Amino acid sequence: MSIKRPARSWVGYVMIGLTLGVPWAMGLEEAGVSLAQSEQVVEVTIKDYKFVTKQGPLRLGVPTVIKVRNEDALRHDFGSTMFEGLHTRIERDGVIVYGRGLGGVFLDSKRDAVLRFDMSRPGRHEFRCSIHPNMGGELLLLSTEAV
Ligand SMILES: [Cu+2]
Repeated sequence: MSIKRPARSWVGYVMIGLTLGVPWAMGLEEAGVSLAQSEQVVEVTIKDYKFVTKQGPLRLGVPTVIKVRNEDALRHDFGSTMFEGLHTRIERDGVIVYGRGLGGVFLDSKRDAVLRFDMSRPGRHEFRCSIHPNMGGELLLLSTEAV
């Protein structure tokens, strides 16, 4: 009978490990959610040769995520000088480009891209399509005190 005791205690140990593992995994997920909430997300749709966004002023010092989707039947460009000097991460078609001074992203028909950066300069930041020079828009970034 005494031989079975070590076996039982080993099973008990594994079960404790699993029980501890579940709340730990949930805690990580909650951390992920709160990280997502600390970003400000701008959704821009390109449609009928126009940049469409409902975005109000953005805040400086909060990571900014721009999600651009091209709904037109031809290629457009989301380009801007606002990324100059900033570490910018651009994700398109599963490929991530990361660098300083990226000029923007070209978008084929029905494609989207995600741009991430942390703006350090307040004011109006213009973006445009280099293929169609009459296409343009702007984002307004305000310092936190002004919001
Ligand atoms: Cu265009």
